[in-house]
Amino acid sequence: MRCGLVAVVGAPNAGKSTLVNALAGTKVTIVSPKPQTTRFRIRAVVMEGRSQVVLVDTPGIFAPRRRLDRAMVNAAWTGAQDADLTLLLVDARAGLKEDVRTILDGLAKSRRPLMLALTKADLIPRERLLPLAKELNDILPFRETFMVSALKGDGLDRLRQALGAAMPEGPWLFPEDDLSDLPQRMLAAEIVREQVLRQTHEEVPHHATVETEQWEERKDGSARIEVTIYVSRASQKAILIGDKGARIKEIGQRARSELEKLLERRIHLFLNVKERAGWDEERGRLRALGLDDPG
Ligand SMILES: Nc1nc2c(ncn2[C@@H]2O[C@H](COP(=O)(O)OP(=O)(O)OP(=O)(O)O)[C@@H](O)[C@H]2O)c(=O)[nH]1
Ligand SMILES: [Mg+2]
Repeated sequence: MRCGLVAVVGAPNAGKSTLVNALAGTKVTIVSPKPQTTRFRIRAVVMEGRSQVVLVDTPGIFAPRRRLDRAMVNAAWTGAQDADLTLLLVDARAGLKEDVRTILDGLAKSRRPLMLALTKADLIPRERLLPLAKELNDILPFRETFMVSALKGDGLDRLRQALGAAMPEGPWLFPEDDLSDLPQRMLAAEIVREQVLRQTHEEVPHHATVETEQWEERKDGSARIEVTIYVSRASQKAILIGDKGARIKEIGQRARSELEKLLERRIHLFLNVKERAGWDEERGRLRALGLDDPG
């Protein structure tokens, strides 16, 4: 038996969460076209033969400003420190940008084995992948390099097998049929936040946080869930609610149907929108996300 933690790290939008979901074969972590979608570590359990690979999805690493941002970036580096292996993801189309260089600098200090995956390989011609892989390996020698498209499923089997083989010998950390360590209340909040990210633009996504306030089990097997979306300003609240409540209604409908699929049960979802200036500097809000206070 083998088992270990693999920290999946990279710049915002590199495709970390998409890859984690693809390897897990199910949706454990939310994805959006906006950077800084993931805010805290989420573990996904992947079985590869007798090997249990615990993938740790982490927030993208960027130059943080707000307390929230600092806590997110801390969570990513802590994930890398606690793991048996670090898998760096680099968006193949974006290439070796400044943000990737900063991460390479940080990883150079790490004593853990490092692997590299170029992501979104479907977006660029093959002949551009090899030079990029070489350029990155010249800066930091990776134990292995992969080229994957999580969207198309290319290169995933090889990556999963290599991760399985690289895990240390030891007992499994999770029951075999576990998918993730995300509590259902957090999952509900994340699925709502995913819709906020997908259905609003500009400053709203970065200024919204979502918390599950109530979870009531109903006798008929359904659940009644009350969720609050906090935003920083009245203008953001207005955008979120939309014309005659159209936006918030759409967010609620999509999130509910997604949750019903994931939880395989009927869900009654109620959304509140509250203005709360400075929530992204509040320790309590970070704690609600399971983030440590960066000080
Ligand atoms: N074409 C293509 N797009 C991809 C692929 N993987 C991810 N994407 C897209 O890239 C965007 C970002 O994906 P995420 O998985 O949320 O990226 P992330 O690295 O987790 O981002 P953060 O959580 O914000 O750090 C989404 O729009 C994805 O659909 C891929 O293999 N091919
Ligand atoms: Mg992510």
